[in-house]
Amino acid sequence: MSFGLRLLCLCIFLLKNVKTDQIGYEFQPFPVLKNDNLLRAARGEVVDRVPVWVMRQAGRYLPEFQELRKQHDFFTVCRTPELACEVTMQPLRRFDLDASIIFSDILVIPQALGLTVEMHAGVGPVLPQPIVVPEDLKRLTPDGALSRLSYVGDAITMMRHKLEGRVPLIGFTGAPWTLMGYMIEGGGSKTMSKAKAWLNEHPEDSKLFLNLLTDAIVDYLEMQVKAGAQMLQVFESSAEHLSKEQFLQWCVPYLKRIRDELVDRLTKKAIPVVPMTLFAKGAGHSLKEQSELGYDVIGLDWTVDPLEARNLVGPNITLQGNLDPQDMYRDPDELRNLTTEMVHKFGKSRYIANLGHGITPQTPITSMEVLVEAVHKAL
Ligand code: 1CP
Repeated sequence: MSFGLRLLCLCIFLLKNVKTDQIGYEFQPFPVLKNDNLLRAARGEVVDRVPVWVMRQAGRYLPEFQELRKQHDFFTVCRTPELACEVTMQPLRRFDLDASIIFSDILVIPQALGLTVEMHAGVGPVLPQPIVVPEDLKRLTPDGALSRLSYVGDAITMMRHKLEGRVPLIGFTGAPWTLMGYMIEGGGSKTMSKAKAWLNEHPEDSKLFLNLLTDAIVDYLEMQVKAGAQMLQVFESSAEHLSKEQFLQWCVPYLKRIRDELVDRLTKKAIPVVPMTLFAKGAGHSLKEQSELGYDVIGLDWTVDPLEARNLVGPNITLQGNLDPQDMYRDPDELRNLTTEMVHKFGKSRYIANLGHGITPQTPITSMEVLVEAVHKAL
């Protein structure tokens, strides 16, 4: 190859890489953030008021969400930035929340890896051709997965503009074990028994599977930050099916790798690192271990006592949670008292109020109003 041709190739290579590295982030001046209590709480800084948001705050308990879902299939909403932004905005129009979370689902990663995922009314996600045996891992298509998820980045960038700096925007992902569970079970499961059998029967292939998912997740989270996500949450919702020993073996190393590699990549590219939350449902047995993974915030489910959690994680971690979603069905006075009690236990410093899991579809709208107001008035 002549010198001139080599020089040309080098220029093309550099131009291509500079361009992809600068998607969104550097060329997107976003509106200035007005309410940054969420980010300050995550960083351990002083807050004006305890920030509050609710897992699944955009969803089926809102009539306007139900209405929009009558017109559009679930994944069409996820894949159409205008619709994803509309749904993300719905709870913010009604409630004085301190955060927004981009509307999507954890199962968009399995989709981008080549599996079909359908959303069946009244059932939830269904994967008609799950991963049954280790051979099936060959069906996964990690090459190009990130570009198949670009619609999430587009929705995030659009949402940052639509928010006009009102509150921060949270991006999210499912964690490796939780995604592996859905991909093997072919949907939700009360026991995750097929996925747990994999861990015992195919330990080496399980590691391969979890590492493949971890790689895809790091790419995906980096893309979300570049697109404008101001905080990230990693949902390890299926930790609840594992023993402590299994959690430490099959979740912790991958959760650590996600945090470490993301920080490393962002730092090398001089992109500010955003705060990260780990929500490992049912892993209250390992709070100390969770606090050592580098995440800024640890999400708690409602089985965990706030004071015990604080003792275990120490003073330098922010806690998020953890009202029982079922308490949203109590009468308003009871709900107000429980919420106030919870906020008093956690305190104003290093705390983000939330439920201990997603809000459920029949929750009365007034309960959200009571919850948000009670959090803000508690301290
Ligand atoms: O038809 C519908 O509208 C389906 C309801 C629905 C909604 C509103 C699903 C199906 N996903 C979502 C949105 C969603 N999912 C969000 C939106 C952002 C927000 O919080 O407002 C988020 C963060 C998720 C994350 C998610 N999806 C998790 C992790 C959190 C958790 O609840 O543990 C999990 C496990 C899923 C899978 C999933 N998607 C949908 C359902 C019903 C489920 C659970 C199925 C099951 O395991 O039984």
